[in-house]
Order: sequence, then C-alpha cells, then structure tokens
Amino acid sequence: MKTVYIISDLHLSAKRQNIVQIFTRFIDTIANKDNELYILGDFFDYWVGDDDLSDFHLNIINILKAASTKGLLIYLMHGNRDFLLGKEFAKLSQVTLIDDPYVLVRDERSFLLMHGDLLCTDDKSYQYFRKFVRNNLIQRAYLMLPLSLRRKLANKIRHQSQQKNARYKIIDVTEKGISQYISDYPILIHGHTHQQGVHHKSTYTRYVLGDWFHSGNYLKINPDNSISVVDNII
Ligand SMILES: [Mn+2]
Repeated sequence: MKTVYIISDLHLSAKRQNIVQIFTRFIDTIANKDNELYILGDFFDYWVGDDDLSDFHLNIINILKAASTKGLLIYLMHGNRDFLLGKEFAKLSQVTLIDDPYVLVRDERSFLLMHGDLLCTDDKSYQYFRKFVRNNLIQRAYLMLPLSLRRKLANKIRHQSQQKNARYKIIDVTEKGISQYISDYPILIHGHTHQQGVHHKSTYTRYVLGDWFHSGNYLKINPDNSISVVDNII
C-alpha cells in the first residue's frame, strides 16, 4: 500500500513566493514511487485558462512534472478558484484531474475527498454562481475571451468574494450539505473553509485541511490506513 499525502488550499500566486518554497521542499521529500499526492483544490489562487503560461505558472508546472518523473502519482481536484485547470495543464504537469467528490478506495476502506465548497449549502448565491460557472458552454465562452480580460474578470470576482467574506464571516459547511454526500463513507476529507480540524461524529469523521497562507499542512494516509495530521511545515 502506498502512502497518500493530501493537501488543499495552497492558493499559490506570484505574490507568495515563500509558500512556493515550502511546497517545493514538501513535494521534493515525498517524490518517489511509494507515495501518492492528492491536491483538493485551490492549488492556485486563480486560474483563468491553460493558455495563461506565465513564468510563475511554468515554474509550478515544472515542479509538479519533476515530482511525477520521480514516480510520485499526483491527483488534482478543482477548487472554486482554479476550476478552469484543464487537460493542457494536466498534460504539461503530468497530473491526473479528478472529480469532486472523489472516492479513494484502499483495500476495503473508502475515503471521501472533496474540495468542500459543495458542502456550504447555506451560501445560496455562491451555489448558484458555482452551477453557472461550471457550465460547459459558459466555460467555453469565457475561455474565448482575451487573456487580459479574463484576468480582469477573475480579479473582480475575487475582490467581490473578499468583500462578502468580510461582511458575513466565513461561510462554513452544513450538516445538510454533508448528509448529501457522506452516505456510507466513514471518512470525509476536505478543504475550502480553511478551518483546519478533525470532527468526530457518530457515523463519520470529518478532516478539514488548513490553508497554506503562513505554513504548510497535510494529511497522511499511512500504508495501514491510519491517518496522521501534520501541521506547521516550513
Ligand atoms: Mn476554496
């Protein structure tokens, strides 16, 4: 059994080079054929299309590719910031895109992996927005816009969501949202809310990954399927 590493919400951007350094060191230490890496969304602070190949993006692509070449299998789920990561990005960086939710099966144990935004059912306007922007036709129309305009629009949306979060505090997951997905899975692992923690319920345990704003953190599923939480990596 391989060891599985799970991370989320790195929000990589050219403005946060220190996080890129922490990530580079982290992926370097796990890059071998005994491990797998799952990235549960918001890996990038924003992604406006696979044609946006800035030096910063190319650097990250090369880091992923180098780790993959050493035998690390890398799986990537979309977050609400980088849901436009597409086939071209996946090919260049040698990662496999996975759906949200995703069921990771190891022996007879299953782990339900999600970004987490689908669980925030109280945020009605966001859920409506999510449905809209995940529509294939809408995405194709957006990707036909010039890169500069797409960047502008992304900035505007980010700015609006920051204002909204400042007004309403962070919108958390709901029991209603969880019950729509959890079914028979004993373990749910997600990010998005940045509210790192472990929540034990009678029928399941929910692990929430933290963001990488100041330091890194990850979950590790060991070969015996036990889970370790590792925090404050620098
Ligand atoms: Mn998110």
